[in-house]
Amino acid sequence: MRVSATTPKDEHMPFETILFDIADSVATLTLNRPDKLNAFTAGMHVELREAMDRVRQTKGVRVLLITGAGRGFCAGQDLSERAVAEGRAPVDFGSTLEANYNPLIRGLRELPFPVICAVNGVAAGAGCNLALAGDIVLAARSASFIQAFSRIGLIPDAGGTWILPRTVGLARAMALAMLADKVSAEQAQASGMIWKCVDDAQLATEAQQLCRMLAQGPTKAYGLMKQALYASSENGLAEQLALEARLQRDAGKSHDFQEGVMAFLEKRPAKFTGA
Ligand code: LHQ
Repeated sequence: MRVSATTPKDEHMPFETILFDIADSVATLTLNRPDKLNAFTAGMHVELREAMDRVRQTKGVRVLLITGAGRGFCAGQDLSERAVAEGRAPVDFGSTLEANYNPLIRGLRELPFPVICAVNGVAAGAGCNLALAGDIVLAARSASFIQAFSRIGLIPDAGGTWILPRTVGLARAMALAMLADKVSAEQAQASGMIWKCVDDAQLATEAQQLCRMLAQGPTKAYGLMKQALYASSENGLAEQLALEARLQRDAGKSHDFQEGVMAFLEKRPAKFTGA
């Protein structure tokens, strides 16, 4: 199945700031303003919302892959946009976050299947935290991660203050936020910020292989794993054990569980349908 990129207004009009494609149960969203390192604009946020709606609504999507076109992944908010550049005037960044970034990050978390980020180059500001919002994050060896916010007098947003202490610990999170140091892909892997870095030439292939593999996996269980793991930092052990029992009850009723056990007993590869 291949679904072409369209906007809601005109079924045949392609997106302008992103590329979007669904094939073989994998939705691929490519940020596509390479001249500006794929910095977010208001227009891009509109298109991202539409793409996310399509991801949620298209039956059969089992993985979302997010990457960037050109030499960058995403340089965060486009600082030359009028609404931002006029920051001297009372621009309400809180509203910008509530309208655009927060629903995007929450939306990725709430998708009941894996979100893979393939970080092809620099990821800065909100672009860094979009990258880190992936359930599994791969990066090209030449990619880098920068909590650039303090350089312009802002605090990490788009979930940065939530994800960083949980992945790299509070001491590193605080220093990364205050110092805005560039973190290489290798350092990001070593510190637990991302899953792994791979040679630049291998990134697209590895990401696609990973997505293909996950798209044939037990999707329902993946969705339940997301719920359990993301809840774990808020729960005590007793609550987490209760949550595991509740979610495992659901997993145990799935078709994929039956298939997994049958396949094991019959000594053959399982054919998961995601249900
Ligand atoms: C850009 C940008 C960019 C516009 C590169 N904007 N053009 C903020 C405000 C409001 C509400 C809510 O939340 C936020 C969240 C945020 O994301 S704040 C953080 C915003 N991002 C940054 O502060 C990062 C700014 N960019 C950089 O520091 C550098 O560009 C990095 C370190 C990412 C890459 O450096 P280089 O590899 O040396 O590339 P470059 O600086 O030469 O950039 C290439 C082009 O991209 C260049 O355009 P030009 O026309 O001169 O070739 C840049 O102006 C443009 N660009 N980031 N955020």
